[in-house]
Amino acid sequence: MKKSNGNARSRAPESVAGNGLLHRRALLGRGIAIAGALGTGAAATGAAAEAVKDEAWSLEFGGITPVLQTPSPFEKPVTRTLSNPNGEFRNSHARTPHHLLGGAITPNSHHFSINHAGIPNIDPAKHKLVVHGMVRQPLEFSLESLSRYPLVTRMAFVECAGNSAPMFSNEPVQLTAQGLHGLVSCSEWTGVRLSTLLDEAGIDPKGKWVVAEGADAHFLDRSIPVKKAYDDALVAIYQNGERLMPGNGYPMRLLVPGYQGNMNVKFLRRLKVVDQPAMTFFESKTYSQILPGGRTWRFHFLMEVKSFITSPSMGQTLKAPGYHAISGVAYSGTGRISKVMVSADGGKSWGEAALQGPVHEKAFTRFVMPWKWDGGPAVLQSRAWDEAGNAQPLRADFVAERGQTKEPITNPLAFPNQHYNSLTSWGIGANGEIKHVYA
Ligand SMILES: Nc1nc2c(c(=O)[nH]1)N[C@H]1C(S)=C(S)[C@@H](COP(=O)(O)O)O[C@H]1N2
Ligand SMILES: [Mo]
Repeated sequence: MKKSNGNARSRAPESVAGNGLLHRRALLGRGIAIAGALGTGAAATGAAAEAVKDEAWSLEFGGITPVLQTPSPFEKPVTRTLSNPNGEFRNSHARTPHHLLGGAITPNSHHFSINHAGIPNIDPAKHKLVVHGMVRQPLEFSLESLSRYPLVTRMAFVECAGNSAPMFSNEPVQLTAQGLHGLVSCSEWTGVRLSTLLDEAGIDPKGKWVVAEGADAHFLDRSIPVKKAYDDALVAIYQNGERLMPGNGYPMRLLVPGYQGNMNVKFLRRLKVVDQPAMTFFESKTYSQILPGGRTWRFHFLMEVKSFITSPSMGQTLKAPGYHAISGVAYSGTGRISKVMVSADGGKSWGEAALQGPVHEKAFTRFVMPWKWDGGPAVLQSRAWDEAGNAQPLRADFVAERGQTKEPITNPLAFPNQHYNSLTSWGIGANGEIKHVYA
């Protein structure tokens, strides 16, 4: 941070890249230079001169405070979108409304959810977790006995490998950030380290994989490398401070930070130590990236560095030229986000965004970029880097390596492929309307 911040107010915020991007320094310091220097379109001076009016809600005693809070009725449109809104008995997806949220934590009611066999109604008093296989002594846990272990807390995103699948279309599908990227969310998780449980069970050195199995009707199971189990995996029992939501694995789930969403087995009932991967349905038939030429990697566990702009984004309209904050989320399954660059001219020039700390590893980091929109066309993009030096790939490079469809995707719920982590571009029209474009 530079000493000269105090002077920022007296100077116009400096330009850092084409089409109106301003230096992130303008966001630092006290009242930010922007409000005064650019005007936010809020007519701050005129409004402040008027006396504050007493609205109806100020003139009577308010509502009774409920035992459980729900959002304001004015926030009704802020909901997840469902892939089976009529409740058909098949796999269901509920997508996070990224374009309507802020910060780095996804509220529990808005965390995305994928359930291949519905949401089981599990009685925690009857649920058991068993650790067995190549161990010295098999163990059995209830939610109550697990809760007596030393608990740890960390931030972590969970992302379905099929998130952003519409981006494999050869032409941009007109969807919001929710429709495109709604299958990733970020929470603070609390639970027991998997290593603690494996150590207590006494794992055989020849045991190289842990097969995790859920208690829902199809017993979803995935093989986790023992190395990952010891690195940072948890059996999570709290989500953002409260017990897990039913749709996120109540009463306990596996958390493998930075790895494919599907490996985060919910309703966890079994951990079996084995010497080879089980080659289950979800690790052999699906959740792998099919490469041009038809080959696939045997496993593709890591969710790679990625970012997308949530505001301004499709579904919103820019009301007036002038100052706007470009903001979005960045994350990497490898570690911390180190840098996010933003472009307002479709990638011709880039400026570095401010990161809102603290920056946690394998978690959302919100970035912000001050921007002065001149009212003309613009193409907004973000590009993230992680601490290991991995860069979010440019679309041309990504498509050359991982492919795209030959025909435009018409079904926005289709999953033509997995693991899209390239850029997202929002095209701003002169009328302030926002479309999904490729640039
Ligand atoms: N038991 C069980 N675990 C599961 C699933 C499931 O249907 N059943 N869905 C998986 C998939 S495909 C993903 S992407 C993540 C999603 O986690 P979330 O629903 O908590 O967001 O959970 C995984 N774990
Ligand atoms: Mo998934």
